[in-house]
Amino acid sequence: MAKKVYFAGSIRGGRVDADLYRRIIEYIQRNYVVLTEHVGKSNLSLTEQGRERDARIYDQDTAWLRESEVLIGECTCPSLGVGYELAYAEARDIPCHIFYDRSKTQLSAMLTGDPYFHIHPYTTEDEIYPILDEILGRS
Ligand code: 6IA
Repeated sequence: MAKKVYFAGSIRGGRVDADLYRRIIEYIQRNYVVLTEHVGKSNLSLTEQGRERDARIYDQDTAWLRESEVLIGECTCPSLGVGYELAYAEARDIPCHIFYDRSKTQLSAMLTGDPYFHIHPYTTEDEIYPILDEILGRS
C-alpha cells in the first residue's frame, strides 16, 4: 500500500504560497497518497465557519494525522494550524519534515529548537524535490 502523507500548509495563516503547496502535493502524489490534497487548492474558503463546522475540520484533520506515516510541512508562511499539527504529530511519534524558504522567513525557535523535527531550509523550489524523494523513498 502506498505511503500516506499528511501535507501541512497555511490556510487561514495566509495563502501566498498556495501554488507552491499544490506543486509539492502533485509531486508527492506521483507515488504516494496525500491525505490533505485540499491544502493546495486555489479556491478555499478562508472565512470562519463557526465552531461546529470547524470542529468537523479538526476531527477530520486529526484523524488523517493519526493515519499518516509522515508529515511534510511547508512553513514559509507562518500558520497557527500548521504549528498545532506539528506538535500533534510529534506527540504521536509521526515523523515530521519541515521545509521553509530561508530567504523569506526565519522559522520559529519552537520548531528549529525542537530536535524532534527534521528541518529543511531551501532557497529555490527545485531543492525541495530531491529531498522529498529521499524522505519518502525510505521504507
Ligand atoms: O491556521 P491555518 O488555517 O493556517 O492552518 C492550516 C492547517 O490546518 C493545514 O495544514 C490544514 O491541514 C488545517 N486546516 C485549516 N483549515 C482547514 C480547512 N478549512 N480544511 C481542512 N484543513 C484545514 C476549510 C477549507 C475547506 C472548505 C476545504
